[in-house]
Amino acid sequence: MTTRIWQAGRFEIGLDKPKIMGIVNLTPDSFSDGGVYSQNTQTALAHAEQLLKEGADILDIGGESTRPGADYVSPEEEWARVEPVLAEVAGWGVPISLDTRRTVIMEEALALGVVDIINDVAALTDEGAVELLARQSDTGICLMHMQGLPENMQINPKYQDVVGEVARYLKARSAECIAAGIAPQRIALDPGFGFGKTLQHNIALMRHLPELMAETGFPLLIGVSRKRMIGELTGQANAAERVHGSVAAALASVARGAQIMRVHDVKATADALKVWNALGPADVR
Ligand code: HH2
Repeated sequence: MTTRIWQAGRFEIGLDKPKIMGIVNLTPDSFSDGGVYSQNTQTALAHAEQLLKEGADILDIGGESTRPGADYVSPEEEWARVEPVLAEVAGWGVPISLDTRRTVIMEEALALGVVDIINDVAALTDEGAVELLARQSDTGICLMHMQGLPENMQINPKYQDVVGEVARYLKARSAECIAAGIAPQRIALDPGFGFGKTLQHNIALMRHLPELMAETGFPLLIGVSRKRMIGELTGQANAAERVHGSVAAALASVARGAQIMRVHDVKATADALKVWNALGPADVR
C-alpha cells in the first residue's frame, strides 16, 4: 500500500494503515441501526464515545437515511438532528465527518468550525457544493458513486461495465473539484456499494478495487457494513446479524488496497484489522 495522507480539516490522516470510520446515524429510519442511537443527543454522544473507545479513527455523523426508499427529510429536520451532536463533539480531538448531500447543511456545519470531512453520497452534485468546498482550505471530501437516487436506485440498476463506469464518474467528479481549486490530498473516493447496484455489480466492484484505485489515483473509502449485499451472501435478513460478513468484506477491501472502512461494528473491525496487520496479506512471505 502506498503511504498517503488524507487532508481532513484539522487533521492529516495517515493512510499507511487502514483507518476505521465509525458510523453515528442520527436517523430514526436507518436500515442498519434505525433509531437505536438517535433518540436524543445524549444517546448519540454515548454511542459516538463508545465507537472511539473501540478504535474508530474518524466519526461519520449523518442526519438523513439514504437507504433505498428512505423517507424524505427536510433540510431543517436534518440540521436539527446533527447540530446538537456536532456542537458537543467539537472538542473531542478526533476527525469529524458529516454525511450529507445538501450544500445548505454543509455550509451551516462548516460555519461551526467542527467538521473536518464532508462525506457526500451525491459526490458534491448539489448546487454550489463544489464552490463551497473550494472556499475551504483543508476540509476533507469523500465523493461517492450512486446510480439514480435513494428513492429509485435499487429498482433496476444497469451498467454495460460497472467498474469502468464507476471509475469514469469518480474521475470526472474529482476532476471538477480539482478544477475548482480543491487540493487532491483532500479527496477520497467511494464506489458506493449498494447505491444503484445489484449483488453482481457490488461483487465486480469489490474484485476490481485495485483497478479502480489505479485508474483514479485517490484513496478509497469503502462502505459495505451490514448492507443488503452482506445479507444476500450470508442469508442474514436482520442487519444486526451481518457483523461477521461485514468484517470479511472489510478485510477483502483492505486486501485490495482500500484505506478507509466506514463501519457500524467498530470493535469487530478493529480486532480483525489488528490481526490482519500482524499477519499480512497472502502474498507476503
Ligand atoms: N452508505 C450509507 C451512508 N453513507 N457514505 C459513504 N461514503 N459510503 C457508503 O457506502 C455510505 C455512506 C448507508 O449506510 P447507513 O448510514 O448505515 O444507512 P442509512 O443511510 O440508512 O442511514
